Amino acid sequence: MTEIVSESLIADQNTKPSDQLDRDYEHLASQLDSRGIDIGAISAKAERFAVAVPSWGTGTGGTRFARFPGLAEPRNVFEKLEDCAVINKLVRCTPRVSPHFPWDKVDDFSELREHAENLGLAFDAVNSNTFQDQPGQAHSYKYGSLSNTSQAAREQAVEHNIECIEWGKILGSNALTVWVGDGSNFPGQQHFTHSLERYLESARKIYDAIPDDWQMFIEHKMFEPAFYSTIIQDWGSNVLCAMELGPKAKSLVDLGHHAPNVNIEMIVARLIQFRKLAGFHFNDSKYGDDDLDSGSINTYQQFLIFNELVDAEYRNTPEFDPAYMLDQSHNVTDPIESLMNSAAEVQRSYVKALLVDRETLDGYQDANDALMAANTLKAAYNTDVSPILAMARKQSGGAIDPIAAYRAADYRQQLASARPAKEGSSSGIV
Ligand code: RM4
Ligand code: MN
Ligand code: MN
Repeated sequence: MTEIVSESLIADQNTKPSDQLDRDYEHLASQLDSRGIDIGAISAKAERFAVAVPSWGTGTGGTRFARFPGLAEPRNVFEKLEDCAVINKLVRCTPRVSPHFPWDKVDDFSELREHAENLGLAFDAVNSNTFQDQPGQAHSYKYGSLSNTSQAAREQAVEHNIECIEWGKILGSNALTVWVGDGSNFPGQQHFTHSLERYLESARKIYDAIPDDWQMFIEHKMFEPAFYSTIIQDWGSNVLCAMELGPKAKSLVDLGHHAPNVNIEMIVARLIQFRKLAGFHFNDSKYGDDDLDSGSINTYQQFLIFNELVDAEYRNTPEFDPAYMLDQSHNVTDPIESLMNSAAEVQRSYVKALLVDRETLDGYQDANDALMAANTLKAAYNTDVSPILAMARKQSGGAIDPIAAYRAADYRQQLASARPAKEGSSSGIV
């Protein structure tokens, strides 16, 4: 299937824009040179940048009202991986896929790993799901999972997380992401302290099953599905639990999981300082956990987050190795196009953050020159780094213009008969 987007198609597509790209790149090189920046060093970092793709992002998403399926959607994890391989072939910065269980559960995980490897892919953090009931499940998660008042439900949720670790080991993963929907819809419904005690007791059992060379990523989210209170509602509860559990537990920041106007870049700085930053679920949002495409709305915020990350890299912060993943829901676009675009937008923020003149910024900060400090960040942000991104793709065998190349391949049409649409409509989170 991935042969629809072949090496020769990519090479063909690159022929026309290649000369213009060379000129644009040279022009940017001389601009950066006058600012004392070596474009070669920036390009080398851009080429090494990677962000994982969520397996669940390859299907058309939906809201609780409806889902409008697209053509030739992947019907199982094998087909999801094929789509991820197409994405990586074109953008070359998405070599890993984050699976979600039981959505991606298979009988033979070695076979799944082999399938991924044959497609040039590896597995990133594994995600557990105790926010939905599965057919035949003994105990319901209606009133929570790891913090449920029922011990049997809690044990079942712990068991599921442990099986995710086991599957992840076979897949070559090295992290488990735990996001739970546990919470309440009414004041008084839950005892805040007792429910968090139950959560911690369950989380400790999962933590104990985390191999020494793995990490446990705890993900917070302000609301939804619970609308009054959520057990791990913000980075405060998140990091407190991560500290309680131990060094293998860290806090994962999903950009859409905060109250409006929260200073996310500052949260990131705090987590870095205390060596508790697990990594990210990148997406964008306007009102809540919208799961919109990364960089589609708050591009400056995304840049400011990367400014903190690059600053930590620059200062050689110990134990600093955040995991980068996309976590988006694509309702009105082709998921492959959205994921390619978003990966490039995240990479763009990283590259722009590399351009920040940190010594100069330091000086302005010491001198309390607020305006010039802000302008120093803006100078980097306002630089169009598109030629660096395109050149990084081209140099690593990808497409100068991934969307154009993908459209030229007509991937969905080519697969239309091999991947017939499922009957009926559904709604839901993915
Ligand atoms: C949640 C959260 C989790 C993701 C699920 C599907 O809102 O972002 O990371 O696994 O959605
Ligand atoms: Mn997430
Ligand atoms: Mn989310």
